[in-house]
Amino acid sequence: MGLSKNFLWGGATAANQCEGAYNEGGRGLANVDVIPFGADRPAVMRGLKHMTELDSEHFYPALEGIDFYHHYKEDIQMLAEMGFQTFRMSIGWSRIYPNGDDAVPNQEGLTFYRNVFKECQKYGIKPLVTITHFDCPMHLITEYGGWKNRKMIEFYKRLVTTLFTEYKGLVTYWLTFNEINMILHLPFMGAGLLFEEGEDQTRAKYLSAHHELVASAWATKIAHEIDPENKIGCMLAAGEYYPYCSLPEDVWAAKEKERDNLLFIDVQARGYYPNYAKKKFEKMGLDLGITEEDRQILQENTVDFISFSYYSSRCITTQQGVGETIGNAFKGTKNPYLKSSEWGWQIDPLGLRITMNSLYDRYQKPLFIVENGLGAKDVLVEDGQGSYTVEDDYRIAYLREHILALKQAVEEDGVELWGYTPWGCIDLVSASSGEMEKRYGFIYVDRENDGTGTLKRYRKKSFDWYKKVIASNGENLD
Ligand code: BGP
Repeated sequence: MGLSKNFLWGGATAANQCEGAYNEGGRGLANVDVIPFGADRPAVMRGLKHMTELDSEHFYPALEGIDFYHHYKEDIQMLAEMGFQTFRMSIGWSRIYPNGDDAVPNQEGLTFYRNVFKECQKYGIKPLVTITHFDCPMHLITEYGGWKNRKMIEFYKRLVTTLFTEYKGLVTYWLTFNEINMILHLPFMGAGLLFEEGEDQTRAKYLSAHHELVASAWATKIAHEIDPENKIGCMLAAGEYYPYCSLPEDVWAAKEKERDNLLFIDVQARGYYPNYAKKKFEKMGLDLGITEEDRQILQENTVDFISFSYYSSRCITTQQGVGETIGNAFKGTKNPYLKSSEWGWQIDPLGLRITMNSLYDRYQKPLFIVENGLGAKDVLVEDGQGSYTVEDDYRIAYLREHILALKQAVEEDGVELWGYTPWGCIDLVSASSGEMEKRYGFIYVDRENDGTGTLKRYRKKSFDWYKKVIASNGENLD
């Protein structure tokens, strides 16, 4: 019993939320840079308000992030101190190809990530690299329309070929697209989509997703050809849909919602569009322009593992007058049996076990939990010995319950799970709100919502707790 000795413990970040240095090292502007803090943020993330360059009226938190670009050595050293065996991070596409369609990669960008991976290697930490965590070079958006354009497949192939070749031997775990289903909810942030008045947004989203799926299958093929050791995963913003009650209409609504979510990874994991998707597109009169070559590439290049983020289960009803909630950009019915975080995201550890079982039943492929955690306000306090810390017992409690749930899924249900990387292991900018004060980390970063602060790092109480969890391979959760 217990988790396998190869189980990978670690934590997760993304370039757009921590790296900063947006205009250093030859990096080009990207969609993630121009998503402002404040009232305009939701409309920009949805592609409704067009923002393709920086202006002086807004504050853009991603430009500096937590300045991982200049702090990576110190940060990785602290992660190593916790005993990390893996570190999930992402590549800024425009750091490698500043415009996206450049003929040759930017050497400074390549060197930066090589240095980061070598730093990980120094401590025996295996990088888990998301190739695109919401990033899209701005030039690909203004010139080609982002993922609406089929040409993006070629640019993506260029990017991944460079990455797999350059980092062969340094990286073997890769994710093609972060939360691929997010394209339906935050299409500018997820895929660089900007909409014109009256445009058929649903068509544009599914068409773009199709291009991403084909690109993802190509990446899988290229990765395996360049290094058979490479393991490629898809990535889902997961969370089981519960019917609000046993009313058959509610159960059906939950099934439909679940399918909306799983459609994309169904293709990535099984190699073809399921019948329910074909029927849906038919009903909508949607022609995605799927070619014979697309079909073949999808069929022959399914992913090696299924990775996902889990913050909460979701709930849905067909009845009127029931309360609503939102978690991770997914609006739904409020589940009366669950508590919520300070940001209203509902908390459901058993939901993690349920989600894991559903995904494993459906795909029969190993799982990897690459995001989970509690976004909360932290208070830095003096620890009595002249240093500062955060007494984040609430975070420890959340993570403990979720680790117990994942262990049950593995030990009692037989789910195959490769590892666990809680989100924002070091505090970083929130994706949904752009806030710094929505913190997830074991490490506190002194930075405020408005960008002020020293950027100094502090160990929270959860830092020592997680260190013990890792050292005991999940046995000691006290
Ligand atoms: C996921 C994203 C992450 C991350 C996380 C937490 O959707 O993949 O980038 O930010 O959610 O969300 P938030 O930062 O909004 O609290």
